[in-house]
Amino acid sequence: SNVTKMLDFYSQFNPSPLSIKQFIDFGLNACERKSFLFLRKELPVRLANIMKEIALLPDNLLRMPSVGMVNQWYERSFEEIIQFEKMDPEPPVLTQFCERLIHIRNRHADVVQTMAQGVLELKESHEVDVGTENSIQYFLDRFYMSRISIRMLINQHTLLFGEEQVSARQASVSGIGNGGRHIGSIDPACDVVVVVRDAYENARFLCDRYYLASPDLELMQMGVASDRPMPIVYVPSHLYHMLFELFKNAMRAVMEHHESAPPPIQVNLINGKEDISVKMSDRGGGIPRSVTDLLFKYMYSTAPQPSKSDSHTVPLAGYGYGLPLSRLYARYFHGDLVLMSCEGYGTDAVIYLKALSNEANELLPIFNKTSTKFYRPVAQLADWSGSLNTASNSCKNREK
Ligand code: W6P
Repeated sequence: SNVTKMLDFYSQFNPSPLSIKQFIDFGLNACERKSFLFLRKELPVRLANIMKEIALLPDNLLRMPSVGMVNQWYERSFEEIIQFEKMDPEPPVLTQFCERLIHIRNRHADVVQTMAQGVLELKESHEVDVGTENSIQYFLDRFYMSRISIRMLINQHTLLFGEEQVSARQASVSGIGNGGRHIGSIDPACDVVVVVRDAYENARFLCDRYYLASPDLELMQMGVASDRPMPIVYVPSHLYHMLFELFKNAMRAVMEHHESAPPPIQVNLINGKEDISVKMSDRGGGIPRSVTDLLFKYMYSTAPQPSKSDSHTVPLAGYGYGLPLSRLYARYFHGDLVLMSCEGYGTDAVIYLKALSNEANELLPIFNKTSTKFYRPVAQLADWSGSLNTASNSCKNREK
């Protein structure tokens, strides 16, 4: 069909990654026509690249109803955007485009949950082998990264040119809000200290409700107690997402490990030349090394949601997709999120961010021959003794 042809066409192009600096420069000379012309090509390219990978998923996953639904959302959104391919960038079209983007963003609001549901459906109906599991891990990392990037583009366009923002900009000019320094979703002077405190307070609220107590926060800069602002050029909502997730995990570990007098969670902010590091240390008893990597695996993090009806007993953090997604947010602008734990004592979690906004480039999945081969896994024989076999692939590759 025509759509299939368009998919083939757009998937031949590589996505064009932007740096935070480029997002900002673009926002400062905000030109809606230019943004429209860029997005009507770039969005179909990013959609088509990931849709080609959806098509390569293991058949039994593709057949799950939730996955089929997500696939349909992508097809519909792709079709809707390529309708703008030959339109003139005149005001009525620009307005229509903006509204269309908002519509698409809403359509895809529940993609993460729905894909998780699909993985759950697969686990409950099929025995999943190691090869399939690895393919799914590979895919979901790329799929969610693609989604983060597409939403970033849509957010920038709609925040810069959408109706809400015109009035919000006027409000900030008159001194309401943050003084109008945001450029779309980017804050050129995002204060890490403020975001850390915000994420801590919100996690503590949940912690208090569940455990009736919570660990204190000890905030340090370069190793000494401090509350000086630490501005970075970043998307505050991404940073918040990562920190809130880490705080919930740290608090749960501390509260489960200490009957009384929970030791504080220490957060150390370090401003390097190349990296900004946010290190969060808890004394929550730690986790064995064999578990550390599993915390980032979607197949292990997928469990049925606790019933929503008794929300008072919902645990603080369920090892949902929170950690793998947080790591993707960090990696999206070439940062990272790593865990280092000492079983019996506690865990350090470090968020690394690029200090320079021109080095903070989007990290985007590209569909090509290399990516394709990850979906046709070949059974690998171990070339080290003992077991590299974690709980995830125990004893499957013993035979010569
Ligand atoms: C733990 C396990 C964990 C995951 C992520 C962040 C902090 C912690 N602490 O014990």
